[in-house]
Amino acid sequence: MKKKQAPLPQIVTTSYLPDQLPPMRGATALFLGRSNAGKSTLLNAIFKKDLARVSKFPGKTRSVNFYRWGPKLTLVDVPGYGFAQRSREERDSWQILMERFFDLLPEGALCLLLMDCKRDLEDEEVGLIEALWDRGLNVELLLTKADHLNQSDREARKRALDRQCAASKPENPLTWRFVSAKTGEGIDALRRHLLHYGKEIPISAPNHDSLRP
Ligand SMILES: Nc1nc2c(ncn2[C@@H]2O[C@H](COP(=O)(O)OP(=O)(O)OP(=O)(O)O)[C@@H](O)[C@H]2O)c(=O)[nH]1
Ligand SMILES: [Mg+2]
Repeated sequence: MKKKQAPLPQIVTTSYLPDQLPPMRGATALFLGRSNAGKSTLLNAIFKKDLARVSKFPGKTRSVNFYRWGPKLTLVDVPGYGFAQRSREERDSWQILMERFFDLLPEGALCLLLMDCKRDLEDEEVGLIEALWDRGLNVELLLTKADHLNQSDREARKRALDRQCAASKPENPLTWRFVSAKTGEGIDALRRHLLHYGKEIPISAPNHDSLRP
């Protein structure tokens, strides 16, 4: 039997300014996190295609980039925060762009917060997670660059992350998973998770009306 092909991804909109942000509807998954966490690289690994620009220097992605993936699902590459070399003005414009972006997010949007697997959840991440929860959004953690961990580091990180995630919301602990765009660890499972999420959103919630290229 012929294997069902994953839909072809396509970039549909790039927004540098709040006024350029499109209205969003339907299944929308965001890739958020500190600069250099590996958001654009992970998107490319999921898509099996180099659509998003990547750099070894933080601050590569400066616009909010919308990718359509099949008829119902949109994935969004969000510019990273915490990039120390940015000027005050650039940080302020990032903040304004992000606030507008979060205001426009549709109900049920899935926020994937990426963090280098060697980092702990810091105040910045905790503040962001709480702000997203306050908006009723779902948050999941992705621990990137898992290829950097040896077996014993990995066990130590697992224990630390389980502890931190359980403490962040005892009644509904944050979920997390290791991923590596380099070795492919966790990528197939994440791809399936996203495609499944895309199918869960009711057909009655139209998507992409306003995301025409
Ligand atoms: N070893 C390893 N390196 C990775 C992995 N994912 C990303 N990188 C590297 O991390 C660096 C930053 O990756 P990006 O994908 O540009 O990070 P980003 O989060 O999009 O960064 P901004 O656009 O600045 O927000 C690049 O040098 C990537 O090659 C991974 O899984 N393993
Ligand atoms: Mg990027």
